[in-house]
Amino acid sequence: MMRENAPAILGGTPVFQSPLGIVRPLFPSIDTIYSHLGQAMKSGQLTNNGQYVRELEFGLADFLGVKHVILVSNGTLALMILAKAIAEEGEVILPSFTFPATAHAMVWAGLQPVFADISRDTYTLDPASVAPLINEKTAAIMGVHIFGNPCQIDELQALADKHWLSLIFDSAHSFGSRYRGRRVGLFGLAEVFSFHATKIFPVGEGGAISTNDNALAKQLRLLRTFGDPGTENTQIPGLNAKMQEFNALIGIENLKVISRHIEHRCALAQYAHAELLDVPGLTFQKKQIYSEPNYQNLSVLVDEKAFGLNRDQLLLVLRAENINARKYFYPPLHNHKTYDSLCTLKKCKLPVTEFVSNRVLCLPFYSDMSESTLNGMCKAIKRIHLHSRPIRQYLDSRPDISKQG
Ligand code: T4K
Repeated sequence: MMRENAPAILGGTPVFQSPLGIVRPLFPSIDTIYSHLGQAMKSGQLTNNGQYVRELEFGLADFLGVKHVILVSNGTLALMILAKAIAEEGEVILPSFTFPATAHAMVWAGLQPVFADISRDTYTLDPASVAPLINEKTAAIMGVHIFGNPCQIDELQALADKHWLSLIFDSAHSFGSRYRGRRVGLFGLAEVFSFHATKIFPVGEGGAISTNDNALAKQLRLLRTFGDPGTENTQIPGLNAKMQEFNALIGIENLKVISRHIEHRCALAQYAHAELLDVPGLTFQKKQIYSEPNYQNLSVLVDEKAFGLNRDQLLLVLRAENINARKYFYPPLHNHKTYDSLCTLKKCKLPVTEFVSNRVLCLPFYSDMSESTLNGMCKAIKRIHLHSRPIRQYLDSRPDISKQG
């Protein structure tokens, strides 16, 4: 075997000279926000629903086509105060294939997560798995538009309507994604976004709740600010979930470029899908015909038999090429220690979640990724597949390395 054509794990030259991280946040240049930040600092108002937070809330409401956007300090707090606003107690049916915050926030709000399965193609909450879990304790259904791929919203809404339940969405990944031509943010009773540094719309730490419901929006604003309507006589035990002016300033600049970024990500995702189409054993998250994901993440699902290596082995071998993929989301939440007792009680049986979570890998993916970088990643994956047999033999002989996957 020619060394230069060999994968890096077998002694070839890595495709990339320096490591590609899973995400690379794009922030506006400091110059663009400097003068505004200077003004804010001069005025002394750095937080507490300041000028820039209000400006960003208006801008986001306009962008999403929704009546109310309530900015908060992160997506987890957004989920917590939304849960608190919709129910005092009861169960929330949600997927296990998600980031821990989705379920943890429900627990913090005094609600009990109940894990439902996902659809094999879209990786989003499967309405057929939700239906049998509905009972007199169910307070809400929460879909997660995972990796930016919108849920089966119509089907979930029909279920919620039939049983008089609130439908909410963890839209942490899906800022700018569309469903039936409209941006997510206005579906269900409310949706929650994360603007964490790792997200497509990064402000550092930040998040938002969007809703068309006036009463809910009022309640959320109270919950965000100690339960104080501005009278110093609190109405409810709210907490501090306010966004700072600095983060809002970054958001205002992001909003000017986000559509361009999403367009670029969609084009890149299409390119990657086409490049890797013929690689045996690799398949992609599918979108519904009327969905337009923002491609917050670019994932591949690895079939060990056809590809020649399993997902964990591919992760390791990519790392040698300086491609730092991630196992989002493994293990699924029902297998986390946190939810041990819940799942013993509820007998969580989630075969599709297990299937996907054991096989899916998220590849590095950025709003400013060049086609040549993406091409390099695709080339590396193809090269790895072609050498899968010797790689497997090598990994079998090196259990110390295999363990790191
Ligand atoms: N719901 C869902 C479905 C979510 O995915 C999340 C968060 C939430 C709710 C809660 O929203 P927030 O409360 O976070 O607003 C990261 C993020 O911390 C987390 O926000 C995110 N989901 C999750 C999917 O990813 P980790 O543990 O993977 O982060 P970490 O520190 O390993 O960072 C990943 C990569 O990002 C690193 O390789 C370096 C890069 N990075 C990271 C940070 C923090 C940067 O380039 N800049 C940075 O500032 O959780």
